[in-house]
Amino acid sequence: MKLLLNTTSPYARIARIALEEKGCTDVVTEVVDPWADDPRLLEANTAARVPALLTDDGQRLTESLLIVLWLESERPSPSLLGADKTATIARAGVAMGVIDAAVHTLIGRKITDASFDESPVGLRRRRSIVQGLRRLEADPPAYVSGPPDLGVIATLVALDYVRFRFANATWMPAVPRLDQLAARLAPRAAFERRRPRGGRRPAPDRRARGTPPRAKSPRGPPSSSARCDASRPPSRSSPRPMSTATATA
Ligand SMILES: N[C@@H](CCC(=O)N[C@@H](CS)C(=O)NCC(=O)O)C(=O)O
Repeated sequence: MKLLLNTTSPYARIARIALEEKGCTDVVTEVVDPWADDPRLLEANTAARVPALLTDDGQRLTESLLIVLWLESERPSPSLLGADKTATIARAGVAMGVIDAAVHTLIGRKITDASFDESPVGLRRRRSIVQGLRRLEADPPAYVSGPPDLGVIATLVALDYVRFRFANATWMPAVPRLDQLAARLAPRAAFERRRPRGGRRPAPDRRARGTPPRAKSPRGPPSSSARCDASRPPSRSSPRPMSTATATA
């Protein structure tokens, strides 16, 4: 299998964590710039967005949560839906709302400029981020051990992405319970290695708190491939070098 991604996309990170937590180790990753009309991505996804997963039998799977859905059906164990599937999906939905609002804010800035954040639509997106995080903080997903469920995955991906893109934003709510959850998941390689990195980092929020941004992971770059099904030979596709593109959400 081959996963087309970039190193900052929260959607790609969800797909990547899900693949890893499912024990898929035959996935070759290829970094593409979704904003550069890369022919590899256009071929894989008519919407030219990451992630896109190319299966060994030539199917092109797109949309992070559909990739997770496909994984659940192909490889039900371990399940990423947790003991209470409905609650997991409800929490994941809130987290996806945060992710969508954050990504749309970045896109809004591309269409206009940084003033987008204070526009009526920009403020709606900010409200979605804040309210989503508050709701998750009020009732955080539980985590005991082993592979986390999709609610945990999406929540922590949302939190890391918001902090990555809106470092020191004064409007960011305090989320101590989510921070505790993040600390518990930090030792899991699938999370730590897949932190958002690179891309064009926006200038710190104009009303910055003055606290330093999160330190970079000391563990170095993610591996470029991992096996999924030990019975299958590794893919021959060679991973591409890191994109130098900057215009990415
Ligand atoms: N709903 C999609 C969203 C994917 C998405 O928007 N990816 C962004 C990167 S964060 C992208 O490729 N954007 C390029 C574009 O919108 O043209 C998913 O869940 O996979």
